[in-house]
Amino acid sequence: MADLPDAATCYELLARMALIRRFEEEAGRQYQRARAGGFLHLAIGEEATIVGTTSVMRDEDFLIGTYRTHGHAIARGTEPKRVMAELFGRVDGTSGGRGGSMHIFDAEKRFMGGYGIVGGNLPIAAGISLASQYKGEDAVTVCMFGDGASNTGNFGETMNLAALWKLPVLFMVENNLYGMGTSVERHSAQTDLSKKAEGYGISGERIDGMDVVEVREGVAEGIRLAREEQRPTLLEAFTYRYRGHSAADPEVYREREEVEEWQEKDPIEQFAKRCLEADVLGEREVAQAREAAEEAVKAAVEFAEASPEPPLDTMYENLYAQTEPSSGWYAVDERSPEPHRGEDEAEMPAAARELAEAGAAYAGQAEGPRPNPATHGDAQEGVEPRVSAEREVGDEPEDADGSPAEDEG
Ligand SMILES: Cc1ncc(C[n+]2csc(CCOP(=O)(O)OP(=O)(O)O)c2C)c(N)n1
Ligand SMILES: [Mg+2]
Repeated sequence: MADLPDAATCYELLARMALIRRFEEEAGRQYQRARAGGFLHLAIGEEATIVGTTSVMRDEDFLIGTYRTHGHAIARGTEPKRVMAELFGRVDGTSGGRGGSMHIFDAEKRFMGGYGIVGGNLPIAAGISLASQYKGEDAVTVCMFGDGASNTGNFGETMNLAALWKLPVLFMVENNLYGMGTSVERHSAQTDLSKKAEGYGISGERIDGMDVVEVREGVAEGIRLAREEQRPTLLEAFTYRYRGHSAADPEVYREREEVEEWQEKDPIEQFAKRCLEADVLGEREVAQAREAAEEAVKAAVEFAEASPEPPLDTMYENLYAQTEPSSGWYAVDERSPEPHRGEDEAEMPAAARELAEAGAAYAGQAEGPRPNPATHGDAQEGVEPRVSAEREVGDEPEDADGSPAEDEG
């Protein structure tokens, strides 16, 4: 077992893990109250993997994650109140309230998101580390992704280029044993994920993702190899999410007992116990870490509640808008290729309000059947258009087999 670091570091690790645990519990509660919108993926149980990783990164290093990254951003130093405001869709959120849970982003802290496309962050990580290398900077990019993402084409393509170009990047698979409702044994032919990049010239290692100290050591070495020897590596951290894949998951694919077994190895409880037994931290400090988390999360909710929603006439800000005619299907209106009302920057604020109030894309048009790009665009003949339904809390769209609908992150 890896040695405990000094007392101040232990306190910091414990406090960070406690903070993101409390934050996510509260995010789940606020989602049930319909204060947080969109989808919500919680990483409760995975705190040691997250905090162990960020704790050995330098300020100039980059981190990129998935759609399960509230904790990653907070561990990187983004203020919890700004993450909560993002979940609430408010202007003081990390993405101005436009992204929500899956799109936390903080360029200042070099937290590069927040991606809903499984495996989509891998090539971006290669690009970020290529930029650092090209500019002669010392920064390392850490790319965190799920076990399911290791099956994507992006995985192989990224490993190849990272090895070929000797990029300063560390890949970390957060193996929580499932990709949505599918276990690793059912989704990956090679179940030792640390070996999955060997054929590309990237060696790997398995670590206990429930042990914050072991994660720290593994990641510190991976970062050293990336920074000093331009050698990318692949770490596989075993971890577990206590909650469902998303807030809509009925969890028919696992037994209660399995969850409870993992909860016995809880990363925060285990670490607190170890620090107490080794006399590195006292009861008072452990309690203090928990109280500080409680306070910060309470303040985050208050801040998010007080932050205004983005004004309606800013709806088109930060969006790509068509000003010249061009062929193809795009944003606001999918009826025909020429620009439509609301797509011209000059008329945008007023038109945006009008369109939104009247029901967006088809505002002002005669009633009747609407063309759908799934059947009338360049998609295949005979493809049924997807039906989108408004989310009702606790009543998310599900696939026929009871698993959550797959259009989430
Ligand atoms: C390219 C792509 N395919 C499918 C999905 C639907 N989807 C969302 S999450 C997920 C499972 C991913 O599992 P894993 O990589 O293990 O990450 P975890 O959710 O366990 O953190 C899938 C298939 C998606 N968002 N993107
Ligand atoms: Mg997974």
